[in-house]
Amino acid sequence: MTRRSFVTSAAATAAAARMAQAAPYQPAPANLKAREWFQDAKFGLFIHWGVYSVLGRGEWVMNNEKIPITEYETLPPRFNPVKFDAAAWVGLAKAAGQKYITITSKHHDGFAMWGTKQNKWNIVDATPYGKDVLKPLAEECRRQGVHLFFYHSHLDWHHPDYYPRGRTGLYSGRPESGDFNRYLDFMDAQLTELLTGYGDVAGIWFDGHWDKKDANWRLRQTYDLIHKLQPHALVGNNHHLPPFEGEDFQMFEKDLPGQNTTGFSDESKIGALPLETCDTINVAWGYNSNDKRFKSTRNLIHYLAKAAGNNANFLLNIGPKPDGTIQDEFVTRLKDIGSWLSKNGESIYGTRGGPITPRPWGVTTQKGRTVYVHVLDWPDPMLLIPRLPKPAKSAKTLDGGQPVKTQLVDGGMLVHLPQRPAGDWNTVIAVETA
Ligand code: FHN
Repeated sequence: MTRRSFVTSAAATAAAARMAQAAPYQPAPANLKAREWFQDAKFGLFIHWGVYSVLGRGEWVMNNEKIPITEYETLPPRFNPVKFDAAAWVGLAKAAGQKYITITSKHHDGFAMWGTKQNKWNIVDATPYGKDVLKPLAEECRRQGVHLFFYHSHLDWHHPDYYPRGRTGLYSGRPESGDFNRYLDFMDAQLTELLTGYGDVAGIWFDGHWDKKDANWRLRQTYDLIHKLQPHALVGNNHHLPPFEGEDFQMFEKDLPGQNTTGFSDESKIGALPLETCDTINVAWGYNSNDKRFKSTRNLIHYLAKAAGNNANFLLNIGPKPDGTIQDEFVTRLKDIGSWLSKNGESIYGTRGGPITPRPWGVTTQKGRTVYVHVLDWPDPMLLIPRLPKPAKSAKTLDGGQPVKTQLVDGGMLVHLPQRPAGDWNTVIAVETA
């Protein structure tokens, strides 16, 4: 066992032991209903936005460029997103076919994107813009029927009581002292503001536990606070460990559930909770003007289908600019995905992972007696798939309703694929079963 994984396992064991001491978590009926909604929703918009966007070098710039707090504090006076348009942002998510938005209320730099009363390190007190952006976004989400989650960083590179330090934020220039429980009280107070002042909150997306795996984060106390204030709110924590007691969904980062191409998931195992995978359109989460490594729309539609085929949601990220606008490369891809979903959404929304596990050629999803075969990468006119658990009565292309011939043969079911037009990023065959 490598040193790192040993530490992780010890941390996971210690955290799990702490959580187990508390009474077992009983999700409220509203929470169980919210989990069903979440699994049906399938596709969300992740938004990483903060004062770091002024520099245009991503959300880790403070840590990566060893910027001390005294210098980093020169950024908010330059942050004035006068072109921020909550209605347009929510409208873009809807145009993409996204049913929820997860926006950073506070990222690792500790900067609050709402008018927190807990300190002055926030968009209302520290920027010329002087206004809360989460409030209008929450109002627009309510108006347009989009659910709103807050991404909230445990990790804080600015707060003096985030002490002892973890693996990051070591160049901030803070004193080598602090009271971690006082920091956790501060964090719970900020979460209380978000859960009492912004209407229905669909959930809290935690991140940063990995910075101090061995610390006592009082997670269960915080989770219980969230569930007391809004019982339906779904708690998820991007700790890259198996789910802890009190969590309501499990996320994977830049990997489909069960994969570990990033190396984040050495210790993670797929739990029994609703699943979500998240990724970026380019590579950066926060605005990075130099990051031109954009995934194609084809790749992103495949990602959405593969997530659904793995019984998971897809949370696709944008990093808005410091003026509040969203770069064209993101807008065009989101709208193209929305266009595909307008014809094929039946094979994604409200489905669960299909009876055939993911294959090199594609994935399956299912809803009722319909199995959707997503043919993603298969150039040939015939496709042999395993026999479905129930006999196929008929099959057709989902987009266009063209009948598709299927034959039971030794070893499976032969699907006679239709001629696929150029640019057909995902041929979905809807198979009605007995
Ligand atoms: O450090 C963060 C990163 O900035 C970003 O927020 C991603 C999103 O999942 N999570 C952490 C990296 O694992």
